[in-house]
Amino acid sequence: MSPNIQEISKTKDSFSLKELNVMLKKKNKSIPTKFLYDDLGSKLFEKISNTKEYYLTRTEEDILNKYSTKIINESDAHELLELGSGSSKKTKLLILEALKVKKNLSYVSFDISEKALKMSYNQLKNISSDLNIKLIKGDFINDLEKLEQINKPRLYLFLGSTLGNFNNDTAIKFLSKISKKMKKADFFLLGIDKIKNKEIIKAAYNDTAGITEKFNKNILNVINKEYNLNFNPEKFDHIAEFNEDKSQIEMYLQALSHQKINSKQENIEINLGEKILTEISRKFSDTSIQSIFKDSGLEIVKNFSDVKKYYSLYLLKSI
Ligand code: SAH
Ligand code: AVI
Repeated sequence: MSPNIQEISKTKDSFSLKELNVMLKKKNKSIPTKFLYDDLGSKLFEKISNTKEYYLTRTEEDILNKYSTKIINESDAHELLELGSGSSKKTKLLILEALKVKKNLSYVSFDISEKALKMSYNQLKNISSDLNIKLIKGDFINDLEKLEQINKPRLYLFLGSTLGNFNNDTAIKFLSKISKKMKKADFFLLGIDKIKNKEIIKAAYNDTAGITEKFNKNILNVINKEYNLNFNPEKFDHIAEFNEDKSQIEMYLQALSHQKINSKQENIEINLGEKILTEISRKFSDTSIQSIFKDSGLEIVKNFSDVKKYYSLYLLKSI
């Protein structure tokens, strides 16, 4: 039986071809990161999570294995609400822990990708009859306001360091919205990738099996389908470089030739060697993330980390 998915926005449709054209005509070209996640993109992200180079997922999983009991005891939540949940594989650890102390636990999985929501459902559907699963398809940038309030304690989850995919303004706006939504009894668990040796970071986005390359190039198939364009992903190179000044990975598609892309509106021209930005992935220090929390009305209750201090799971409260 296919799961029931509530759609709270027209998601990708809410971004027009006109807006995309503007982004692709600028000197510094870019494509919105959310277009990385169609069915194939969601599957490829899961594969990336299992590569030897991509330390983020397994490190976060290690921290959750160690501290789930503490997190659940502290938050005492009746509902876990996860934004950009992906497959919910790591979240299962928290859910299993919460089920030990709560009857009638709710888990809300919120994602832009239907494939991710289905993976999440399949991950969790058989674990307990005490678990009520709700799947919501929406955009966490545009649709947060539409999430309904409940009168029992809720634990908000934003894992995988997806916050790193937002620039500073967007990160503060996003976190402020959550902070405003949070009631006194609510907690927020946020996964953050930390600054470390840059070779380790670069390798995570340049895996030798070439899965990140496929993930990056797939963004062109997604926008081709969505906006009836004719990008050829094979005419681009995958680039993921570390910008030390901004402490972020920048993922680009670099044109291997001069190209003309047909569109229902104006055609798009890309020069040989020109780069299209598809994603930033910021790496934070304790200080840089704390300053963002301060500007977003959040305070740290606990910082759970791994031995190497590669990654942090911050348990937060709204001030
Ligand atoms: N939290 C999971 C998945 C991280 S991948 C983990 O830690 O493994 C990022 C997830 O965010 C994907 O599932 C993707 O579909 C989702 N996503 C990306 N942009 C989104 C947006 N604008 N709104 C909602 N979900 C989004
Ligand atoms: C989801 N997000 C945090 C991932 C990241 O590391 O920025 C997406 C990703 N991009 C390339 N590999 C993984």
